[in-house]
Amino acid sequence: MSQLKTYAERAALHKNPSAKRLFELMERKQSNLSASVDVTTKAELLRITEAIGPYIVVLKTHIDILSDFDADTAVQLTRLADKHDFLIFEDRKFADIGNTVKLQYSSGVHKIASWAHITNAHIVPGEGIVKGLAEVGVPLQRCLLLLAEMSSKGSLATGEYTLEALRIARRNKDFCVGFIGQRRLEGLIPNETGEEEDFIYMTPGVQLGSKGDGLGQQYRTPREVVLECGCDVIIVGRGIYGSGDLVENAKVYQKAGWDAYLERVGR
Ligand code: 6AU
Repeated sequence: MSQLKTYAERAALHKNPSAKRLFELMERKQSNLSASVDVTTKAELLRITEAIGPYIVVLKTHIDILSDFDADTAVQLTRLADKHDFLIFEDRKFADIGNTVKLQYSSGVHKIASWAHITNAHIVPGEGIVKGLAEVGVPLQRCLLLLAEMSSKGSLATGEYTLEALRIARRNKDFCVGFIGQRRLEGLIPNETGEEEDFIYMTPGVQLGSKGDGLGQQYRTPREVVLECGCDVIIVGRGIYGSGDLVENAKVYQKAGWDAYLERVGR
């Protein structure tokens, strides 16, 4: 059961360079925190990232909400990722046919594949979306997460849809290294290959002291997500940048996520 293994042990199970790096990074920084910095200017994004960089393993962006994105934004994010040792996850939620997502991933003003180590996709269009993204991402050593479940109330990503995400990921393991989801899925369908498998679960909808945001978002605590549901990386947005002291908030979530992980693996 990979959820009982340490992040360091799991690094060895991954061939994808970005996935392997993520596990190594978690162990090195003693953090399983991804910060979602959903702000609308470049200056704000860089200011917050500089402040919380030491405490996170993944910076999650929504690059299309920046009103002043330019090529230098990506240069600066990459500089901060090198300085503070974290990966960049562009939360693009691709959702079109393979040929279109290939262009959206590689081109346009954002050129996502050129700077984001991780991105994600819905499986609504079927497996072609993974094939299209892989044509761009694999040569660049990037990785993909599939949206198997969502944190929002009334999400339609349930049941058979969620299981199909697992099947697609199993068939595309070189690129598709895990899921956006609310719990571990491997046990839901037997793994017929008999080979040891390991997926990364990155989980949004995490906040201490709030249950929701009035627009459908639903929150759980780091402990519920990591210890009770076996997820690996907590994604925290407004819990960090929403109010109070950024650095203090980041430290609180880093500790809460890490303590839950230590308890899970019995260390
Ligand atoms: O902590 P919050 O609620 O301020 O922000 C949560 C972040 C947002 C969402 O776009 C994203 O997580 N998200 C996702 C992702 C990461 O794909 C999926 C989901 O089911 N729920 C969710 O909130 O940037």
